[in-house]
Amino acid sequence: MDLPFTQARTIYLSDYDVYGQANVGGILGTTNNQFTLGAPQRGIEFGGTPNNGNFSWSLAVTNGSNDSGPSRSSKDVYFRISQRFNLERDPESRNAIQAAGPTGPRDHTSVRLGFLYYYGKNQQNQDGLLFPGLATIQEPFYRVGGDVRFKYRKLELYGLGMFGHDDNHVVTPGAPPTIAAAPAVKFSGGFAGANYWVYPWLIGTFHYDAVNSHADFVNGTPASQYRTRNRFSPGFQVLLRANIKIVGEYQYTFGQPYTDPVTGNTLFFRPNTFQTGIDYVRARKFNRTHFKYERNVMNLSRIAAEAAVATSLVLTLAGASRANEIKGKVSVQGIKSAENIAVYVDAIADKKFDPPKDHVVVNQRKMAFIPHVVAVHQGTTVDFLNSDPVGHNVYWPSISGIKKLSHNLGTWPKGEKKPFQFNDLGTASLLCNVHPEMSGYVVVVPTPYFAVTDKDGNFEIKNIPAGKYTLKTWSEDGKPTTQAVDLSGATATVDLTVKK
Ligand SMILES: [Cu+2]
Repeated sequence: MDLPFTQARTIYLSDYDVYGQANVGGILGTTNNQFTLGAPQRGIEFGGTPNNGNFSWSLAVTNGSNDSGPSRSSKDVYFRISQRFNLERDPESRNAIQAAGPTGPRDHTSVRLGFLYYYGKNQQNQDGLLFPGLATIQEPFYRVGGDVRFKYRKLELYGLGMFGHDDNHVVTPGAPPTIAAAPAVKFSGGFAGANYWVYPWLIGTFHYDAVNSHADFVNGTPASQYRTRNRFSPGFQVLLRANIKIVGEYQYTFGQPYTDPVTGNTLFFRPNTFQTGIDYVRARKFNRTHFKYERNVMNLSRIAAEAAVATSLVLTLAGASRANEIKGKVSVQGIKSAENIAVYVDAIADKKFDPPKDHVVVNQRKMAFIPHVVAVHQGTTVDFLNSDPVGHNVYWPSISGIKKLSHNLGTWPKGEKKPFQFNDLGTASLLCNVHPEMSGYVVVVPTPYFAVTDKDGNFEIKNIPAGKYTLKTWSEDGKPTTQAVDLSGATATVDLTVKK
């Protein structure tokens, strides 16, 4: 579509936040409008620049981006007009294709003003997929906005403002469930920025993104400090050769909340990032590679050391182990449930273990992380799978309170998964910045001997060689506990109490 600033053509590494405002009342998924201006859409578009190129128009009919699963769009309509005002004072320059400059032709000094409007209708609960027995829910929405672009010699200033309005319905579960119209959900926001050509091969850039979203605040998606969702992104572009360009961008973002696992206080962190990438053009092929700078790099020397002891370890285990087990029951005091408590054997002196080869899957299904708590041996790769028709994000603001181990895996659609190898001990609190009600935990433990309690608090840890161990627990709401265990016979039975 003829967007004033498209993400496909943008010279920045990050998307414009206001384009990605995917609506809006995303609880239960019944109103989760997948519509984003930046997403590719199928349709037909007419347009033109009828006179001297100063006026342009376009009109598009599209299928919308919300065309899978239980949510679908009817035909959407997009309309845009813009007018450029040529500010060259010299009439000869003004009428030429480019203005004359001391070092050759240059772009005209000009201002372009534009207007855009998008109207569509979301059909939720298509074919009764989300709420069987209930009819399809029609939710019209629109986006309306204006934009400006100013060009003077080596400087370009630009900005866009937009307002969004989405009809919203809420489903109340029950037998039978009921649908009711809720207040419409709105947002406003935009971006402003500047580019300056320091040299023909070096551009300094910055843009400021701001979104004030009622839906963000109501749903906390994402919850933010000072209720803002603003981002300042300075960057640069360097043309190394005619076909190689290096781009970089630093993003200074708003604060996001997390709960301190020790004190329970709400603290804030800024998931600031630096992104860099290379544009490389070879023959007619165009490749663009982006990679993110990561702070928690795998410790290669440690992995090498662990690999070195692997052979002897296998022999030891084969000789010594029978099917011994530790089992028992966890009772709780001051906590709702004894379920989902991790019980594990703490690090054993002089004993090292291979990082496991098998991956563990954490599913995102029906707006929840499943399982809610997963315990893994240090070095395990966890595959985060999205099984929902909506995009989910996975991030953790820290591992056991250590903020530098925070990580954001990004957002991905249904059916796709992203792996992450957990090399640091501790608990990662999983969150989704699209759905604040989602939470889960990955408890990374130092030995392969661990279990998570069932709904009655029972646990069983099998295949442990005989010996004396320290048993520890981790739980979402309770304090950690420690208990010595002497596993001399086939089975050691341990009862533990976890307190608030
Ligand atoms: Cu989610």
